[in-house]
Amino acid sequence: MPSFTAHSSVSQPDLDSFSKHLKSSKRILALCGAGLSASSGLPTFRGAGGYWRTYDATQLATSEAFMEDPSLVWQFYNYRRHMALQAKPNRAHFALAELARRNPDFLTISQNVDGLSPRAHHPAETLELLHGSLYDVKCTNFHCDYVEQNNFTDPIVPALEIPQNTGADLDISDAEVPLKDISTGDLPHCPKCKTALLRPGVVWFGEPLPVKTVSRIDDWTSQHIDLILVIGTSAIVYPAAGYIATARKMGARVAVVNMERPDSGASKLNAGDWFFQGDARVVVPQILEAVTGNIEEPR
Ligand code: BJW
Repeated sequence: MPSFTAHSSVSQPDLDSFSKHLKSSKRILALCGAGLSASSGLPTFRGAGGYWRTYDATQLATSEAFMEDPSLVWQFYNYRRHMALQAKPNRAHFALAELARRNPDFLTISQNVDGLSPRAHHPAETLELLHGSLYDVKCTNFHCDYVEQNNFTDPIVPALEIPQNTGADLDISDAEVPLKDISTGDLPHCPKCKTALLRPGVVWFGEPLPVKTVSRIDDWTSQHIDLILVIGTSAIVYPAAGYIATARKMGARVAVVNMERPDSGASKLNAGDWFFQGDARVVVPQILEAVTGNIEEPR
């Protein structure tokens, strides 16, 4: 019977063999998804919690939904901007940031748009935000190039303020709570062309990913890779999920951290992979400790 370390289902033999490989690894890639931020209180996309009111979150995260009902989609994104600003990075975000400081050849690809890795002081030059950021906005007019980064104004325009009851935000993710009827004129508009709506600077299905980000990842993954950490992602969205196969091809051993064993998708386990089942907030600092040292619970 394998022995298990306290407070997690990580077995000591797995932890030992992983730590040995981690310590000898020079080029390390991490692919992160919504499960990394789940313990910070932010919902994932798929499974329980993947609904906002009665809407499947992946259906709201589309240009079709935005064109059909920009007020609804802006309320969804303004709510997520607000919630992510209230949330705090967890120990897994801090552990990855520390690994980046300790290992000069480490690249983290995050599919998350919540800003928690930057807020955990993850070194910017080692972090690629593949699906953009909730705090970037851009003009919807094809002929206008207006883009604004790090817009943390909450609410982004007064009309989108989340209604309150006796000083507390109403939970507008609950379909029982009525949504405001906001006219298009009161939604965020482009200050440059002064005609078109602004939209969140995130990547929706069918849209190209940021060119600089993809080419940096392509460059980085064109050399030998020792290890890929696949953390809290269902690994079904491409091109992100494809980086696991790319890393394998470049020699990487694979370590998956997830609440659930991946039985399908790009993170399906192969012989020789590590699978660490559990909450990323607990498991990630534990498995990286051999290099990062102990990561304190943030206050
Ligand atoms: C925990 C946990 C805890 C829970 N601890 N774990 C090849 C094949 C097939 C299709 C395609 C292909 N290439 C492209 C496509 C099409 C499409 C695609 O991939 N479709 C698939 C669904 C099949 N891809 C695209 O459209 C992409 N664009 C593109 O390819 O463009 C090409 C192009 C070129 C030139 C011109 C035009 C086009 C764009 C993809 C954009 C994805 N966008 C979203 C929304 C972002 C904005 C927003 O946040 O609102 O990104 S969708 C959504 O999914 C979001 C996420 O980043 C992404 C991935 O989800 P993630 O992070 O994995 O979350 P979940 O919920 O799925 O999983 C959470 C996991 O955590 C689970 O496994 C849990 O068990 C686990 N977990 N708690 C540890 N505490």
